[in-house]
Amino acid sequence: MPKNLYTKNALKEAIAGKLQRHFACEVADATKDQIYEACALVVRDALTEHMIQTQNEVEKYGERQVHYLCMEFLVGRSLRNNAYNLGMLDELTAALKEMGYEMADIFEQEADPGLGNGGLGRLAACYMDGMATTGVRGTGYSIRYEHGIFKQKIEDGQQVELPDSWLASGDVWQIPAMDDTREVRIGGTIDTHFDENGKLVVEYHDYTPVLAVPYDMPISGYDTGNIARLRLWEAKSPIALDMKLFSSGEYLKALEKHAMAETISMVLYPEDNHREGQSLRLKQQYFLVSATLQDICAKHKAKYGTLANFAHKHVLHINDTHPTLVIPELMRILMDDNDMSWENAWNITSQSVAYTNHTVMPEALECWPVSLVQELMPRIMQIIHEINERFCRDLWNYFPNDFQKISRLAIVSDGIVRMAHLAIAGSFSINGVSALHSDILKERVFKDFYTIYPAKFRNVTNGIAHRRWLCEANPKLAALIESKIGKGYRKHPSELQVLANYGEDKALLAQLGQIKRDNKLRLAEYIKEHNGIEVNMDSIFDVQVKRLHEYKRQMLNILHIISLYHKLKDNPGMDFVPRTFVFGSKAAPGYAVAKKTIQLIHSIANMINNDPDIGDKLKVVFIEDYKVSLAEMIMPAAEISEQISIAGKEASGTGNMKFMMNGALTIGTMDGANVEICEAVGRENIFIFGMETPEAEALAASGNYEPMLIYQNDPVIKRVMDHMIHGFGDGVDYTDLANLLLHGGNGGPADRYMSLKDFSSYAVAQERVGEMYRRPENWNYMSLMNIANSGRFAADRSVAEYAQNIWRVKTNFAF
Ligand code: 26W
Repeated sequence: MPKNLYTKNALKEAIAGKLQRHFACEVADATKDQIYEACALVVRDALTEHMIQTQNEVEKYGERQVHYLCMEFLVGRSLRNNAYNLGMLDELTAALKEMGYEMADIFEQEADPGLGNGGLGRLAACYMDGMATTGVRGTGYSIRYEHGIFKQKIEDGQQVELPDSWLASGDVWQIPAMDDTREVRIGGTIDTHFDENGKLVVEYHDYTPVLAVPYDMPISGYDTGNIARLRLWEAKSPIALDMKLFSSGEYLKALEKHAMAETISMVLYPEDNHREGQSLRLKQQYFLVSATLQDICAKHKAKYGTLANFAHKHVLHINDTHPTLVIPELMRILMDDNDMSWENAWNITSQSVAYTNHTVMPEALECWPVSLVQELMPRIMQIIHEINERFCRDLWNYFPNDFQKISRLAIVSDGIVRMAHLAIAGSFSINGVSALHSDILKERVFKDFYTIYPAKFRNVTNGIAHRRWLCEANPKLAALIESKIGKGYRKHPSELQVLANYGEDKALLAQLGQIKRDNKLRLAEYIKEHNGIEVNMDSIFDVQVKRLHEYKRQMLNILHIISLYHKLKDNPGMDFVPRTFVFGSKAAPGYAVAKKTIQLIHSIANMINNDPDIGDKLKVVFIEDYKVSLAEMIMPAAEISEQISIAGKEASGTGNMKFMMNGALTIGTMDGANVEICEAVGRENIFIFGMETPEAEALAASGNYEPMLIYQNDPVIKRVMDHMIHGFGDGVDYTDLANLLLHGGNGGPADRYMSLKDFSSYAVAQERVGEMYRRPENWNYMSLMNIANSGRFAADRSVAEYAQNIWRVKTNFAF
């Protein structure tokens, strides 16, 4: 533990000093924004000091380093997190108080950097925290997108996308490292030949040079001096806009190249679990990979004079296939720039790379046209062809004469490059992100690869940064926990288990209920302010927040809400446990069904929220622009966590873990990590419903699923669907969505994700939820059991498993 030199008074002085030097103002005249920035600068000083120490130790001991490559890092705000981890949050809060400010107000000044879409990016951020805390020497690498995920506005019930500019106030945490600028080459042609000594020479012509300028974000660990570094590359053009070139026609060309280069880090692609295949995206991937590898290799060579020992000193972890080009790029650097033979280069490369798969959705598995890879990175395509040829020869040994299978498993076939196949062939480890998902990879998605390389396949169940999501987001709950079991769980999350001993402690259960209510109130106030809706504090806060995707089945939730509405309309005086259904979700801008589903939520919300027969028994709320900072308010306030994807499709889910840790009860299918949550809490403390994976997969494969029959035979569903067909009184036509469910469309079968099939068991589970809520003590007991059993879903545990089983580096984590 680093010594905490920051007492309240020292902090006040430091903040005043920063205000003076950076803004030439005194505390009394400072704006909130300036106060925020001054605080951030003070905290940053402590971090950079640790960062230098950490770097020095890495240099000194030369331990194996982990390089975590990901196109997305959804880090969230940094000030509170860093202050907490450095042990100075209380002093800082007190210092600000004396200066006349509420800490929470100051935190709100910070932009919430949206450098990710959802699960993948948030997981990467949680793992940075886990690496820093457990003592892994880790660096994350990504792109410094000028515009992160779009800002969502709702206009007339419809999503409108606005650009998000996060850099202005996010700048404080990023330290430019200009000396490490690298050049990445895009496009052009190559000429390969052997010189008189038989040495391979690769000449590049007409390419566009792009400078990769790194910005480093120090990521603090809890109660440790170890810092993980997040290196974000910004694309800059080295081509000067030289007017002299104009006359020769070169000026416009120079301008074009300049613009192309700088576009690379302009914007994050907003597709999640869906590939779009634009060439800019491929350029982004290569830009990230090439800059990162050049950086690592240059430093390695400076230290050891050779890359021969590269695999001993580095692990290149690729988070999904998006950075798979590390494989051919490392081959290129080893062979072309370091005269290594193919065999040596391949041994080093395939011993250095580890790959995590995050999705089984076929439309998310990346493929790139050979022609595009050829055009944008000709040398890389050459190397991929060679990898493919050798790989196919290997395949021939496993499956002699089975041409079909070999072509199915090939890396390059039918003019496309299959990134997952390249990632599996060129890595020493592939893992899924929950037990169920890892099994599905072995048994179905990558079955033949598993036959060939059984030892490469592993599972590491996802985990979340429990200090951010519990201790910081829900300080009252953390204080209650700590009053019973102490602070040890902050570093040893499995100690949360001790809470299970307090199941009979009536006072504790009541306090738990009170804290939930306080957190609900905060959310209710937010809803009142932003949505103008008054929600019932005695209603169940039932929350589904996540990206909008058909497989996640927001539709199932909606259908059920409509059915509850019918029930209440028929019998307004019925004994009904009130509900507030909360949604938060962004839809990919090009995903029409998802966008229409957002509109549907608004239409039913309008109908229900304004119906005097319904009153405060039922409310539907859509929270605009769902993001990390909002999640930090929503999770602590939730009572029901909706995790209702069709079984077999959600790789893990991580929101499910955040809710559980904050005492919400899960209503969910046996999908992703829900399976392990169920195992951890026991069937009696979770609401499980619906088909399990084998049944869902068999039914889909049989082609015999006919939702129309369900519609005809189930009067509840019939009424809900008919209502959707007739509309909800606001003139918006939803026959398109109804048709998708009943008849299919967009090239897919009717109700592809089988919401109608699972509807009745979902409705039954929801009824059990209502019954259970009538007995607060039982409810709070279940809530406590969820918290007590959530320790295994901490990122520290996941990171320690990666370290032990895949990266082979030491940690200080005790399992
Ligand atoms: C190429 C477009 C694209 C973009 C992002 C394809 C796929 C992705 C991500 C891999 C999708 C994603 O975020 N997957 C989620 O990963 C989480 C972390 O492991 C899991 O918890 C979620 O279940 C999974 O959907």
